[in-house]
Amino acid sequence: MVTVKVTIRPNQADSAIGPPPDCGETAFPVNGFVALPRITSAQDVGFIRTRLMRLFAEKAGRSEGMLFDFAGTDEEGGPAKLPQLLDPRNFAPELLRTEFFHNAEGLAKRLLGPNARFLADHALLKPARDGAETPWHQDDAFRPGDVDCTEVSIWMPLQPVNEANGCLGFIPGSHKWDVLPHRWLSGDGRIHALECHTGFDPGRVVLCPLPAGGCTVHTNRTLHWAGPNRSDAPRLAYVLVFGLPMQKAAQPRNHHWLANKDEPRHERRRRWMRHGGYLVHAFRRVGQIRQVGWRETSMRVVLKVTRRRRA
Ligand SMILES: O=C(O)CCC(=O)C(=O)O
Repeated sequence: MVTVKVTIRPNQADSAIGPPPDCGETAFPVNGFVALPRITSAQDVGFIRTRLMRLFAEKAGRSEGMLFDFAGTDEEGGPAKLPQLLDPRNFAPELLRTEFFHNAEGLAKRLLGPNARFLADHALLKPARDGAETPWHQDDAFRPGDVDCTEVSIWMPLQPVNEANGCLGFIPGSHKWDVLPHRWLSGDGRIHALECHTGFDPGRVVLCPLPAGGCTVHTNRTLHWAGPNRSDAPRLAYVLVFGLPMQKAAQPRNHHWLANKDEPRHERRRRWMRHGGYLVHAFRRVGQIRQVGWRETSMRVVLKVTRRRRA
């Protein structure tokens, strides 16, 4: 079998701030990803970087299960292999008033159409020197198999990224595939990360090095990966997810790898909810209705309740 390892170098000549005239509208539907040299200004990158580094340093969201070790067993006080913070906007709402957010929203609407809505944000801090590899996965594998999503993740590095510190790599065309078999990383259900272990040739990876403030865009089916961070500085990335209204799956899939997972963050979340967190959660839900609308919010709640009943 012939394997090709390609590296995309975004067009450095395009120095306009914000999405360039061609945001990959041609390449994106063919490959399932695109790399853009610039999505925001250096000043905005500095602002977002400072906010996120502070949230990680303060361990924001730890007690409510939103800050955890993506690639490790997430023991209290232990060195994390790959800290991930979900919904950082809840701890720093100004993240949604940035140039990055504005430009990313415009880009998502160009790629998915005018009904695309902001859905979620998260940040990943790959520690210096031994920051873990992000295993091959499709984002859909993390979701229950009873929904069909049409989403884009807009991934922005807050320092330059390359092969040495863990830039993203994609398998072109994989966005047209079904969800491939995934499994628990290292066979350990305490670890959040899932690993796609069959059905593709990792030698076909297309690596996407980028300057700070550039971005990659990938769909919820695009198979992707990032290498370990071997550099002397942490690798920080901020990700915004936009999508069309979620649909009930036409043909439900069996994501058996999600069953019986025992992540320590789930227990932290239950404890937080019991100690009044549910009020904060309800308050945030109201904000979510404003973002994604009644229809989408009630659809998510109904599906969650149905799943709980079935379990
Ligand atoms: O930043 C990384 O290493 C992985 C990011 C990722 O998998 C994603 O944003 O879907």
